[in-house]
Amino acid sequence: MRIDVLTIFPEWFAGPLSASLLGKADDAGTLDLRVHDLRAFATDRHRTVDDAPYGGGAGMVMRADVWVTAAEAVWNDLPPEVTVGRAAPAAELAYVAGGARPRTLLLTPRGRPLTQAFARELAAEPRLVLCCGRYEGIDERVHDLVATDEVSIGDYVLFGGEVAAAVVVEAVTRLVPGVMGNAASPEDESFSSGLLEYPHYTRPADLRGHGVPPVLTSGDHGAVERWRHEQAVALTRARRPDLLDDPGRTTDVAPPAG
Ligand code: JCQ
Repeated sequence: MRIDVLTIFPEWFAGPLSASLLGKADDAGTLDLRVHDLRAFATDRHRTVDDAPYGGGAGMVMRADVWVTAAEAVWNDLPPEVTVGRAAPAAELAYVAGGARPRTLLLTPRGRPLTQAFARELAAEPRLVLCCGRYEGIDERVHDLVATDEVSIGDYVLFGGEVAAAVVVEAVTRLVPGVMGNAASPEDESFSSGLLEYPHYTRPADLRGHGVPPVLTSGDHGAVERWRHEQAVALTRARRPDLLDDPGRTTDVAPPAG
């Protein structure tokens, strides 16, 4: 999968993403992550990307012209000098030649909430473009002309979209075949079942007097499976009862057969 990120802080992405599993996915060639400096698409000597809001008020707004030329360049794999400064882009530059523009996500608190199901939908795309806003917001015409989707990672406000974009990259790429280092399918994990994950234990068997549930060392695999399912349901009922009502849940709340 190819992911392009547009941001005024391109250096920010080198740390968190290369330090984790994603670095390995990048090395293995399963993830092609390209981070672009939005300021490369500004037209003035100071590489300005924001301006005062029409209608007045506090704060600054990101300029639509900078975002439009940046998106056109990234969609079409062109360097900034081809799209910057065009009053009206050539028709062939408006979209990826011969196809639709890639899914272009604008990270914003007003967006569609990111869920495991949404991440799965995005993981099926060949390309994603992630747009990170800063300041008080982005000119509304960027929402209309550039973004195919507006995505929220939760009901809180960040300084900018960078952290939210990193969350999307991580949630999506771990679902792309070949990205995870081990053989285990991510479908076995929490939220794929629609339930919270059951408790895990490993050695030592005794930790300062705190033991391990005896069923896990009983050797009865059927009993282990039933116990884990009961634990997952009990945890979900106690902490996230809303998940039990989710029509998108992929497993039954009843224990596994056998
Ligand atoms: C994303 N949940 C919170 C903040 C304005 C595009 O306009 C804005 C973008 C941001 C950054 O994103 C978030 C966010 N999901 O704060 C303000």
